[in-house]
Amino acid sequence: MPDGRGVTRRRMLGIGGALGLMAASGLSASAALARRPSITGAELRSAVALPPPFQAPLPIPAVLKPVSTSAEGDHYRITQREARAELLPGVTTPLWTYEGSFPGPTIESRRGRPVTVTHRNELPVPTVVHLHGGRTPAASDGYPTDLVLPAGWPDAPTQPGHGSGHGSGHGAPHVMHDPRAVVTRLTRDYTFPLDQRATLLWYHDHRMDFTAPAIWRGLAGLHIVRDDAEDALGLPAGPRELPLMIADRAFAADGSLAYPSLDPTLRERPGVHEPYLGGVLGDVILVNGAPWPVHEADAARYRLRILNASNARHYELEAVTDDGRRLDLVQIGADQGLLATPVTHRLLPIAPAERYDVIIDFSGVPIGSRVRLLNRLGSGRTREVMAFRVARRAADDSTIPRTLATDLPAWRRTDAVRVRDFSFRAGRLHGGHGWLIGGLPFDPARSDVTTRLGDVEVWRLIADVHHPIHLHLVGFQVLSRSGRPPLPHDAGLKDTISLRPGEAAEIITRFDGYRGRYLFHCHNAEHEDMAMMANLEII
Ligand SMILES: [Cu+2]
Repeated sequence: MPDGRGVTRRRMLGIGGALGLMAASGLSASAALARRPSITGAELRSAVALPPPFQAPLPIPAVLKPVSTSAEGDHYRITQREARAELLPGVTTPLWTYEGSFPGPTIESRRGRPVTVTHRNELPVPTVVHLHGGRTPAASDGYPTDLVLPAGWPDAPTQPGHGSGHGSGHGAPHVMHDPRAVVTRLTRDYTFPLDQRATLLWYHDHRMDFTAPAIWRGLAGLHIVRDDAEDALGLPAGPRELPLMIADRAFAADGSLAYPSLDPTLRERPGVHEPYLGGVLGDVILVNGAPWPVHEADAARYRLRILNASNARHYELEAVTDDGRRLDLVQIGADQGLLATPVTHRLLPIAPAERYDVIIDFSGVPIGSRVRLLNRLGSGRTREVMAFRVARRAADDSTIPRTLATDLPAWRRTDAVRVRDFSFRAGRLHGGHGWLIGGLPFDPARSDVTTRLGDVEVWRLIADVHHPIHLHLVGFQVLSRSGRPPLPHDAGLKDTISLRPGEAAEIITRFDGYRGRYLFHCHNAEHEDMAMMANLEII
């Protein structure tokens, strides 16, 4: 429940116009919004000339080498540092990076084999690393106040914005003290047991109040978990397995990434300027850091491991040949690993932080022609994502088994020991507006959900605008959307569900793995930074 402090100390910026009205009039306005094909957020326009599409080769992020391996697992080191890169041809862009690249290096791991990553923070601000989709002990899960301070940063939390809580915005300084925060200086070891299903995870910054601009500047990388069962399936592999990290960005005239921060140093004052309170969209679509890239492909099956790493942009992907044919996107996996059986899509919606594991077959495509991956929710340049140029005939012994996995949980409603309801809405706070869960802004000190290890619960989620809702630690299954069966792309085990405007959904999960303090939150990164998070305590 709201305590007075929890509300007043959160100084939110005004969310003008439609959102404010919607918050005031509640669901009826949400229902009106739901009738529109909508984008949640506002688009920044780049101030540099944008390159033509399908010229840049698709980069594949380098796989990081461990600094040591032993019977206990693999040890990696990542330095978080500033770097410059040529994302657009002829344009130099300063970035915040993991190991000097965007995306950061990919970590390849095996199920059940622990990985420790020593992160060293050489950036000018505190950071926090979260492995999205990881089944991770709380101490390594990257709680937003578990900061890694850079050298020379004052000890937390003695100064506004340096500490463990929402910054004070533009009001009087207020520090929300989080007595449970574990703050380190310069380095931190994050340990990931990876006792979980094989899948594509991603690591990114998760610092209190400043996650969105930090990811935007480049703090994101892939982490793949593999296992023997998946290896035995005969899926496309090697050069025919492609990770695709899709992220929109905008570029300022000086080549830097444009972002509407109130405080461009990301030190003191969180938040974005008013038109962007719903989310920041860019006008350039990057895949693995390249603008609208092209990949030379064999006329064969490919496994595309797609991540939407955008802050706020949703996509509806389709694969279209030069002669206008739509190719099937055969989904074999969701956020948390393989489906029981493949699901064929022509259009695949993907919200921020979601992953889809998809097979596409180029064998029927004329040699020398293209298949473009398009975004039906985009307009102008954001309608295009990337292309494949089918360059040559090739043998293909890959298969798509009818049975992909037999280890998916079989939770039933009757297993649930409790049902919880959460609304995800814009809301009025004293003196401003925010993005709230159950009417409340995030407070590290408040218990929102306390559950017992092993309990099965059903959660009913309802949204005003688009909110991709992410639970840390656990995967879940979608039970319903607005009283109807789940959609085809809801299949399998997920860790992020895309709530559409005005939509209610039910999910079911079992809280197992580890005890401790975790989070659930909206993965529209701007919403997340504007308080749309809540605590999930497993006892
Ligand atoms: Cu949201």
